[in-house]
Amino acid sequence: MKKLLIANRGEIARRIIRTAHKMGIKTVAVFSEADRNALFVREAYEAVCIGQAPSKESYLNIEKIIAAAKQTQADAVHPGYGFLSEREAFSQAVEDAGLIFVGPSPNSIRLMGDKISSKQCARTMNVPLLPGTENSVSDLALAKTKAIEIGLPVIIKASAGGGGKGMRIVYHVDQLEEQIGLASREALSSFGDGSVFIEKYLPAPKHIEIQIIADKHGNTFYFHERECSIQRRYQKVIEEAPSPSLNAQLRKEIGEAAVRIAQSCNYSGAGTVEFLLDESMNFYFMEMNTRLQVEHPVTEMITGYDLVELQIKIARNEVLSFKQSEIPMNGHAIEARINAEDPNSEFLPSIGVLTEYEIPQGVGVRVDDAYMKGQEIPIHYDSMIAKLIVHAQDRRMAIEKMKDALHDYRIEGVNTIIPYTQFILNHEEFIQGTMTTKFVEHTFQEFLNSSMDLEESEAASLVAFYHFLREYKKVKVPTRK
Ligand code: MV4
Repeated sequence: MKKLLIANRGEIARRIIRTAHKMGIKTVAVFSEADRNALFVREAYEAVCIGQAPSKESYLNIEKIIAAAKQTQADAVHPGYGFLSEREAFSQAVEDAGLIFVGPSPNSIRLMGDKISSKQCARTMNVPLLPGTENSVSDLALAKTKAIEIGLPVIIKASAGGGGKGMRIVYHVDQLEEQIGLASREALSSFGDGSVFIEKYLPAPKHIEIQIIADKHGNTFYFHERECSIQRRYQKVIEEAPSPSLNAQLRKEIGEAAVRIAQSCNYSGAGTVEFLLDESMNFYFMEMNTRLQVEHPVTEMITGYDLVELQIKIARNEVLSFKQSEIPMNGHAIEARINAEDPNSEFLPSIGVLTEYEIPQGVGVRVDDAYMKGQEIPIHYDSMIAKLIVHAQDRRMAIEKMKDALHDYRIEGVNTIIPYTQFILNHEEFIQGTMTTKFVEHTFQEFLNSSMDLEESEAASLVAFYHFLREYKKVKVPTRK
């Protein structure tokens, strides 16, 4: 591999460029008109404009990306996350163009991209699954019988789904029919596939995901877990590694289950197997993400491995001669996503120019970011402007380091979710490590109240200062002669 094209933008494009250059591989950035002045464009060895700002005309346009690779004589393509990263057609198009795809085969993406087929893979590998339908539900009478057999509440999920689309929770059988219809129609319009299935609904699970690293010679490893229970509308807010809920025994069991899932689809590259963990510490396979994840840095911090470097080595057909028992797990890492959204206004994206921007520094502090002071955040893409990652000896120290780092982060011109992240870090449930996927829903009002209190006292002090400026001359301060 001599020259790698990065089919992505923002912080992850910069992240991939950094490792490629470290390995002596040249890079090609592809960019939209909105990203002409972006840092990743400047940092790449070469850059090609592939179209207008809307993703469909640029970062989602397979032909333009392949053409840019040909034009620059790149020999490999890294898809990053989001955009085309989990499209079977993209992996295939890259392969068909005679280029190396830094990611799994089209077949692995297809098998894991569909939840019904990925659950079928799990079943054949004896990986625990929640009770549910093995196939898509079409016969409503049968669905009803099944739901009663599973026990309510049940959850309806779209097989092609993602991001909570086509998902419905059903508490009463008499709602089942209507909800299946709604979920299926939503899935059809969002994904072009209306297949839905039913499984038992866990009211407050933890979300645990296992990092998988597999070479093309049958060696598959787990690089431990990340806990990502704190999510808002299926967007993660804080991720950490290791999970405060797993012991060595359970870690091994889940890790080995994740390896079996990867083997079931002949997986190669970096991937993530997601599980739900119930209050009795039972784990259930949920889905597999066939890409590098946003939160991969917490795994890098505790294992000491550069996951992008491993992806590139795997793509070059190298053999990974690790021993599972020798994959390190040191200390504790936490990542906070820095999104340009206003937590006090329903997380509305906050656009504008970064009039002030200074990142925190220190031992065990890492910032993967996309913009610098004076730059404008484009409206066309997601609102994540940076990731702040900290690493310390233990969880308690990592939380303190994260608090300090957030305090030191200077961002002006746009609102960010930092105040909300700070609220989480000070919340007893987070500190105890007992938080579940219900955390945000359960505590959000608490946050709004606390930020209201803060705003109220700020307003009160401003009023006091206003009166001081108006009146202070009237105050006769006795002076001594
Ligand atoms: C579930 C669940 C409870 N029980 N499935 C949310 C997104 C999609 N990937 C799957 N999701 C869930 N599936 C069963 N059977 C709860 C969720 C869920 C969730 C999962 C992970 C992290 C955050 C979440 C927030 C709400 C619901």
